[in-house]
Amino acid sequence: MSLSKTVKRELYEKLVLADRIDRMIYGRMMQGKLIGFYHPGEGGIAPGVAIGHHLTKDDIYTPHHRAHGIPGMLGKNVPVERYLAEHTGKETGCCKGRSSFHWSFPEYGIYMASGYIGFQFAPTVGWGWAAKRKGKGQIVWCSAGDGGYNQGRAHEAMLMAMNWKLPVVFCCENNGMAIHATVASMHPTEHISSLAKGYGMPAVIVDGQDVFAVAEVAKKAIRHVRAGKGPIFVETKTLRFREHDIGTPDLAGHMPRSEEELADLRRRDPVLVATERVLADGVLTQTQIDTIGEQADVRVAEIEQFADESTIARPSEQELMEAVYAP
Ligand SMILES: Cc1ncc(C[n+]2csc(CCOP(=O)(O)OP(=O)(O)O)c2C)c(N)n1
Ligand SMILES: [Mg+2]
Repeated sequence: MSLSKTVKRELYEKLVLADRIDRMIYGRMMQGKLIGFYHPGEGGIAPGVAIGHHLTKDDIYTPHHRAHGIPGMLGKNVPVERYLAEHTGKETGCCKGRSSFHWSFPEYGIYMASGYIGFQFAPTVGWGWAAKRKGKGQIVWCSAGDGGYNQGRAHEAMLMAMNWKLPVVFCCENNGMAIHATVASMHPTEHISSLAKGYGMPAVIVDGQDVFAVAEVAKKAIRHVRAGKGPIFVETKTLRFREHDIGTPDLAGHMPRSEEELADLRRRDPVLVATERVLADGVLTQTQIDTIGEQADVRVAEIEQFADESTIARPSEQELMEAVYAP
């Protein structure tokens, strides 16, 4: 089941755009134009693009928090200018500028970060149960990092979802570290996906630097759960080139790897990997690649303009209370 030329081209366009948006947000954060903090995506943006691309608008998706879910949103064709407006504290943001990065896009089936790593596992069981009851083919894609899968609730969710054969893909975007701790120092086995075996869940490992490889695996995984065969686990082996986050004073400038190590890893940059592939496979010419880059820059400028020109959110006390859930 290989991808068509059209799909490869779309994936490439989204990957380039995700990369440029990530760099733009990094720059705006450093200029003090954004609220809170940012978890840079550089090096690890391919899985989200590939996964989001194969989900329907109705499918529930918790993108991984790195790059604040933007690769996954682009994959799912979500208007990301409303994300930037949100992070800039503007009324046009997806949560009316109230959330900084704890935001969601319910109308697109996207539920993003809570400050709590591993928040997504418990709701995933509920969403999966509801989807199964509705019986209309909706699925849930639950992405989390290697650190997230250290949470006890990940195991409860996998157990319950497997027992009830819920339509859930459990995905680990394994970038080898959680803040400063390496996976090797936290985990007794090499692959996080080996956890799935304990629940009798099938598991696949894929090169997360290769957007096309992840897209093929994602397509098959989604087909598996949509067909009612129960959960499947997908582990994408990916990378993180930058610091854990920017905006948290304690972590300022902390780079857990040396420049030499990083230079080596950067040879596996997902955009480089994809560019080599599309040229080698005759999917795109160098001229087309240059045009895609220029179009991405135009789109980035539009996204920034939308955020800059929107009105600052100044909710009244009553409006703030409307967003609070009190049982
Ligand atoms: C329950 C909880 N514990 C700890 C933290 C602090 N924390 C924020 S991000 C993070 C690491 C997450 O690592 P991973 O899931 O691998 O994602 P990555 O940042 O590597 O992309 C931690 C420990 C938190 N936010 N919530
Ligand atoms: Mg990690």
